[in-house]
Amino acid sequence: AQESTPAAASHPLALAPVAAPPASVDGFVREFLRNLNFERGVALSSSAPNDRYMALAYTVRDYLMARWLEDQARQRELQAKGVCYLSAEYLLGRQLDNNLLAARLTEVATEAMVACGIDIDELRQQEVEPGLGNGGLGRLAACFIDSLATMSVPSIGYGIRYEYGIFRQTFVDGQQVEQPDAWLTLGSPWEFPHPEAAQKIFFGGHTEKTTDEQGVETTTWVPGWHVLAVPYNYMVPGYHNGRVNTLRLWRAVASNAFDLRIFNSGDYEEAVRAQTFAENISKVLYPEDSTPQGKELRLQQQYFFVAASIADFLDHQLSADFDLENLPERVIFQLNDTHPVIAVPEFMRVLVDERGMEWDAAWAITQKCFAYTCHTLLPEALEVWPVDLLGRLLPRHLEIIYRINEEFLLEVRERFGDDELRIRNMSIISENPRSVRMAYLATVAGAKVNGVAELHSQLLREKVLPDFDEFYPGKFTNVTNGVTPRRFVRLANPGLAGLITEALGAGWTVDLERLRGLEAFAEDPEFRVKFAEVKRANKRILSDVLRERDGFVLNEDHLLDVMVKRLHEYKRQMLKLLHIVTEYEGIVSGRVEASSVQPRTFIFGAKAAPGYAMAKRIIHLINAVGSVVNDDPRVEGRLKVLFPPNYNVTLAERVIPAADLSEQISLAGKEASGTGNMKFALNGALTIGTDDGANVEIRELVGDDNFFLFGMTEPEVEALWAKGYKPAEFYQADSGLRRAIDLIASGAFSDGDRSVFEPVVSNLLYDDRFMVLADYSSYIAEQAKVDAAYGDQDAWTRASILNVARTGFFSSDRSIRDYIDRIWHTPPIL
Ligand code: B1H
Repeated sequence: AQESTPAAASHPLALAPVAAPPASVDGFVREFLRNLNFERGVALSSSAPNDRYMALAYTVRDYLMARWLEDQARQRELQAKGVCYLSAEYLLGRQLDNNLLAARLTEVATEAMVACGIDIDELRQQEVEPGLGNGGLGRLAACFIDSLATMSVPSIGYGIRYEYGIFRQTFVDGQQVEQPDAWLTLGSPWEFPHPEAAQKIFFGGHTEKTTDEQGVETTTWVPGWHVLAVPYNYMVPGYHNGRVNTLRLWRAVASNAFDLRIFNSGDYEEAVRAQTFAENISKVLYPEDSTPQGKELRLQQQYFFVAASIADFLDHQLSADFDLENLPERVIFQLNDTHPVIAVPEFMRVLVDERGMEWDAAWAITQKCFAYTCHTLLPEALEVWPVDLLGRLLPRHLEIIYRINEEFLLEVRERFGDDELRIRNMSIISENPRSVRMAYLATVAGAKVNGVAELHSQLLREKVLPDFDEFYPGKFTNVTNGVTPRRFVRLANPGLAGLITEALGAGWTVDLERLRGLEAFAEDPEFRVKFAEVKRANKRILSDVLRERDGFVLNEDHLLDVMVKRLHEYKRQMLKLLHIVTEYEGIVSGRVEASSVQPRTFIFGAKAAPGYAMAKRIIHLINAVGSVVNDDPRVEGRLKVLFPPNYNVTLAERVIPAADLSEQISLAGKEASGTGNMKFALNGALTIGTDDGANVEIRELVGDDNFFLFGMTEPEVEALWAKGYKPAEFYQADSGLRRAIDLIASGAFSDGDRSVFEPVVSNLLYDDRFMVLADYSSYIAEQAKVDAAYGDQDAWTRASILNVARTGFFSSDRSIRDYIDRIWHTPPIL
């Protein structure tokens, strides 16, 4: 890393702080044209839409720049305690509108584009969203950095600048096909590369022990190879508060020295291979949501970004004379799941090996500087790294982990005696194969450990880490997730936002509990009419989007029933599908009059991990059911199944505000929180859901009358599982279920070929860990209540308004406030 020597300026212009362009339409036009001409090198008359989009983005940046530079300087000057959010994923979504909104530039920019004869909507469409995350976990990180900036909390988000984000999903004959997400092809106007601030990141090699004259033993790591980590900075503007925080994403680049050695040896091909090898590290996001694969490249990614982030923080964020003993008063590293947990031994290595600190002092500091958020309960999602792999890639870190574990287990023995079973259960190292349990390491190292919803945090303490909860009283806490109202209400639902402001005045966007004020309006018939009109208008917008994007026709009179989330068996898209097949079977068998069916359109959005065969079969089945149901004249157009491919943040922003019904139907105890559930409720959809994750809190807040609850509770799930779940008994006991499953098995959705969906059917009947059949009858019964309730439109609208009014709690601003109060203790700066 280079020393940052300040330039000794004498020219008056260099002494004055940088200024934003004039915030007028003329000022904006001038800046826009300057960017188009000088940065893009094109005239307006010969510019392509991408040129104009780029110039518009540069212009927005220019308005934010003064604030950004100020805030970076201020954070360094104040040396106040701040947050380093470490996350392998940031699912940002498009930036243009978000940044215009934050900077209060939406109107000026719109008028400026009109004045230039440009359709700003066309420019919006140019932006490829940075899909640097899989689903909820990555989107949560994006919401959190928005709230941190909006609440003026000193903070940096650290992560990886994947060259390819989450794959683009297409369907071929109804089956998922993955395409690479080449989001950087045309360049991103939002990033600022800083190759001069690159960090060297070392891997492999071995360790050596030396003993000095006093008999003090030191270990040195002699690494085998290294890569450069080049930071790319992104602006994270706060909403209307003049703050601009930083998101710093790292890109892996081969180092010159490394290449040169090989070049000089004359092996050109090997040199090129070495370069590719190094640059592979930030090449692609692993597309598994919930089920990490223990791939070496993934561990390389994890170490790569946390080592770069820690070095960056120590080198560039601390004042030169900073005493490392004071780090706990200066920084908290928040670990977003286990993916960044290798930061713990890295931090110890830096303090002990590089900065010469005593082990005990370093460990005491580490235990105050880290906190860990767990996002799951699924055992297969708890990351473990085989020690041979970890020891090969990071030999020194493995030694450090062993020592942390040794000392930890000594403490456990002191406390609980030689209870070998307990010690084996609590060991950071598991046997057969010997592996490092990253969640345990994070729990031992973290000052606090939190789950992401009340139920999840409770189950985490009671079921996943009970020994640790007993050993560390007060370490476990809950912070219920939240979502940013800027993107998911203001931007996604301007109609609703306008109505809320009309009713309650401005201010609710940063104080979402104010939505409570809408409760009174729920009783006002005129307000209900306006509210229903907004929902209808949102359906029309979605209808246009789906026609344009996928050639779909959306009937705006239908109840819009939406299930959008990653495809996973525990989330139970199959349960939704059994409901659809049941409705369809009722009509085609003649037992139900088509004309008596409540017209519904079912929308699915879901990507399956490319290696997850069952999930891909379920996608195939959804598409197969859709094509049969949609084209069957006996249905009279009353049931439609739409599955737009490539569900992403951009599509979510259109689908969620249009929905009437939100499907949150995971098996109780499996969905840690969910955050889509919050977005739907905030946009006035009613939820049909199980008692799982944050659904529990949503229902408590909106009230039983405004929520469709069904299914087993978590203790009931446990009890049934303990007793022995026999799906065939449910199949035998419910004729509707039998007919639905038989119809799928008969080949009705696969041109008579019974083999295509046989694995799905037999899974449901014989294996299913997620007990779809056990919740079927209560789901169907609750869906009948949904149909009946939708029949009274005015009552539905009232319930919908109450959902909006009572879910202000789910603002990510509240989540961040909870993190500050319970974990970080980082007051906002003035
Ligand atoms: C969540 C993940 C996840 N939990 C492994 N765990 C991954 C695990 O790349 N991997 O290997 C990626 C993601 N994601 C989700 O986090 C939960 O399932 C949701 O319930 C929760 O709302 C969300 C945010 O807390």
